[in-house]
Formats: sequence, structure tokens, C-alpha cells
Amino acid sequence: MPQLKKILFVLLAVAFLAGCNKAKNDNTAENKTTDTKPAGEVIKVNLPTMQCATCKKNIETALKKVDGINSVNVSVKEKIATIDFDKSKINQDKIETEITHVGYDANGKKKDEVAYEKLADCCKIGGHDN
Ligand SMILES: [Cu+2]
Repeated sequence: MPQLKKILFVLLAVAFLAGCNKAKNDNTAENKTTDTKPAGEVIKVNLPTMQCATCKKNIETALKKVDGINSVNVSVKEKIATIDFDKSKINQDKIETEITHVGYDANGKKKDEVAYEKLADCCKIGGHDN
């Protein structure tokens, strides 16, 4: 019986050490991701065709679903989107394209006309001019 206990103890010790090493490795990997996060890019994208708070919601909701985008904040007043993204997963060009797919111009890229037609009337150009 003591023999069995000893074996169990050794096994546990080995498992513990292995677990520790694994945790250490995980930590290193985690630190790396944390390191890349602040280095993660923040860009501002001009949204010249957006009109209102619904546009803001449309763009933010769509972009938040995109893999690699950490956060999105659209200013209705300035017509600018501030986007924090992981540059190992996505780049500015792709982000601009995603915005055009929602139906809005993004910097120099022209909106997808099909998506634009589906927007609420108030979100179309001049939708708030009466
Ligand atoms: Cu709108």
C-alpha cells in the first residue's frame, strides 16, 4: 500500500510539473498575443456618404462581426470610423472593402450599390435633406 501511494505521488508530481510547464508555455504564448494587441493597429476611415445614427449602427454592427476587428467607433458628426484591428488577421484594405459591402464609401473606395439600395431611406445620400 505505501508503495502504491508512492507511485501515485510520483505520478501526481509528474502531472503537476507537466502542467506547470504547459502553463508556462501558454503564458508565453499569451504574452505574445498581449504584446501584439497594443501593436494592433488603430485606423481612421472616412465615411463621406454616411448620414445618421442608423448608419453608425449599420457600420458598427457589421464590422464587429468581422474576424480581426477588435473595436469600432463611428462618429456621426465627423463621419469617421475609428477601428482597432489585429493586423495579423486583417488589413486596412479589407476593412474598407467590408465597409463598402455595408453600403458606404470608405476612404477612396466606392460603396457596393446593391448594399446601398437596401439601406433605409434616411441612410441614403440626402436622406436627411428636406
Ligand atoms: Cu443612416
